[in-house]
Amino acid sequence: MSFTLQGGGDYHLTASSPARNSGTNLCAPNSQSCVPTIDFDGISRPKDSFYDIGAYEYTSSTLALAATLPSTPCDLNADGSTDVVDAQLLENAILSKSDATIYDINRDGQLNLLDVQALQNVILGKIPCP
Ligand SMILES: [Ca+2]
Ligand SMILES: [Ca+2]
Repeated sequence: MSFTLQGGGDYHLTASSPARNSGTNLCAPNSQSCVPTIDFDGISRPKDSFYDIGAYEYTSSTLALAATLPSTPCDLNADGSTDVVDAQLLENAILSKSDATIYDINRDGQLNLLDVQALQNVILGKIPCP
């Protein structure tokens, strides 16, 4: 594989990496979400027609710059702030009975109003993102 920092712990793909667009969306055994729609940086995936192999989708430098904004697991749309937009995304996920684990704000394995409450407390600054 061709990583940004070979051997340095940075597993972002380079433009020429053979892992680009080589992934599939097959389900792993016992996985809760067969098709991860965001990568480890919160970048939506796939970027092209196919998934990239690994934790990160390859992005151009412009997109990679956006990914460097500070974000937490509570920043659901990865825009750098945890706010009412993220709360709306969470509520939509609950209403659509999403099984994406990113919406499990309180990390209890269930997606329900307790996650909304937890996210509201994060937004209000009462608790750090769990
Ligand atoms: Ca956000
Ligand atoms: Ca939960």
